[in-house]
Amino acid sequence: MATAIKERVEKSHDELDPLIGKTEAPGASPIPTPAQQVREVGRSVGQDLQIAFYRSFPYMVVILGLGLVTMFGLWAKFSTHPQAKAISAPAPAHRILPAHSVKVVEGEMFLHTSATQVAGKVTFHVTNNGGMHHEFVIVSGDPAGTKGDEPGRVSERRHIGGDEGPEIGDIRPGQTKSLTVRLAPGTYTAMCNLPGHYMAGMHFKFVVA
Ligand SMILES: [Cu+2]
Repeated sequence: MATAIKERVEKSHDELDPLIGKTEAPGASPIPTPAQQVREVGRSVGQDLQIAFYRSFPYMVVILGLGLVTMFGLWAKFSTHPQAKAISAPAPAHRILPAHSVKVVEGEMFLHTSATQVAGKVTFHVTNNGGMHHEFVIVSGDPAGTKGDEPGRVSERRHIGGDEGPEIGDIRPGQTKSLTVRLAPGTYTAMCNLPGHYMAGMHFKFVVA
């Protein structure tokens, strides 16, 4: 648009130059004065501008509209309305509550538990469903690969409460015994550590959060 106007103005000057000379000649009154010429050109340029404006008007409306739509889209995308966020947030995963009471079943050769996430103060109700005697011992961490005081046993060096710490030393077949302990957060292993029993599968890990 600007180029067109410039060209028009330059063209007007070219047309004007020869006329300037003529105005100096006598009897040249019908020919417009330079001032009149300039006014004429001004009007002409003004008309061109008006035409250009009206012609580009529909395009400007479209561009403005697109701009508004884009801005609204961005606003909707990045707006941080707290309520909208709360609604769109995923539902929290089902949380497993730490167990205060845990059922344990022993047998040949297994140790099954009702929970592996337990509270700091927890009671284990241990039933011997097997045909031979078993025990119930808790150590912190994982004793896998360690050596105990007899062949076929793992180390009880990390026995909860130390060497004389709480445990169920003997459970007859069919008997249920309970053990209540207070544990610091961490990972523990519960087991029957009679010779060969741990290795045969009588153990499970649990966590105190
Ligand atoms: Cu056992």
